Amino acid sequence: MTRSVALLGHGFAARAHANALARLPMFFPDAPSVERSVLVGRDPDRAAAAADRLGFARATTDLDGALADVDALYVAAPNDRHAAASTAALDRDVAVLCEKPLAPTVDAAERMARAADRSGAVAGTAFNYRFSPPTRAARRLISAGDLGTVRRVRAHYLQDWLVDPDAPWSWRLDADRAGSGALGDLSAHSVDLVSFLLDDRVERVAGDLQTVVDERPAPDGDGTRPVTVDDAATVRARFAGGARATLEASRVATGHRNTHRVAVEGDEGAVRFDPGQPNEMAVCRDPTDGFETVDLTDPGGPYADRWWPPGHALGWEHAVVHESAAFLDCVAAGEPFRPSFADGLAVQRVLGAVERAAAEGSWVAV
Ligand code: SOE
Repeated sequence: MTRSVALLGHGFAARAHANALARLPMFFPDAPSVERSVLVGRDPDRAAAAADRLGFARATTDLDGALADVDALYVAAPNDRHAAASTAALDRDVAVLCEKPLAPTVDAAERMARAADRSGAVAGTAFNYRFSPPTRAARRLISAGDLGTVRRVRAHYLQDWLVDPDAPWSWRLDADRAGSGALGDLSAHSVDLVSFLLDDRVERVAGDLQTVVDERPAPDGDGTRPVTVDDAATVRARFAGGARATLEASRVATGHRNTHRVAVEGDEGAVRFDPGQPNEMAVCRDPTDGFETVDLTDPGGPYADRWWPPGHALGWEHAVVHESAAFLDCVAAGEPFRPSFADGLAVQRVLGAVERAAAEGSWVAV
């Protein structure tokens, strides 16, 4: 049965999802066949051009009308539009894959999770890095006990696109629209990823948020707009199972285009990887020894059989293809998808606790 899909938005994340949907028939022929039915955008001309470029049958500015004709909605619009679009779809039993972070606030994320609970449709949060091969390989090692007792975790996600004080203002810099800055944009990935790797939840956090540029040129060239979110975030987290994590996120990390590093250390071993560099991970199997590199394009590597021969590299976009295949399999089977809206809400609660901790200068329970 062909599943028809609507896509809300046509920016970077929307393009990654459209690419994923186009790849599925070639590389995941066992996934449900999908029609890219309708692209929803605010500007009719830009939506029509994007629909044409991204392979959608039609474009519209009418989300409600689009929802009448589709089985699933991919939400790839700015964060402040996630809740209304997702609940409109779920109230019609239309499945939803919503970009991270789930919402700008915990309250909005709670409304979305309640709508998912009410609905019979599948609801997922698009934490794409869960579907990167090194993430899957690392989780296999950890859940098999190969690292022993996990004691410390380190994750940092560093970008430099806001280093230039003249980089233009955007919705990502507005607390009302984005919720937070590097914290919600990048630390959200780290919180979800580490919780997934450890199969554990964050209990307490301490945090520090920093804004280094307070106003930026308005995109229309008319003066400047205030920056009301963090440019960088540091998080200390304690997991229920005892592990402790140090997380950093920055969009003013000079020299770092998109550096994403995750390290998990146990008493019997350790693993470290970059989920955005999906072809390898480093493993320390003997605590008295160092790391060795594992080539994940070799047979047995997660998803390796889906793509190219050993030694032929995957890119950033392949995790989004894996994510879409898993989501659409769940939609076809009527089974829950992970990360769910409940998982997205759990991350939002951690982010909210970090904001409180940063404001109070103390540890805060999640
Ligand atoms: C911008 O910082 C961004 O596009 C994030 O929003 C994505 O989640 C991340 O994967 C790449 O960087």
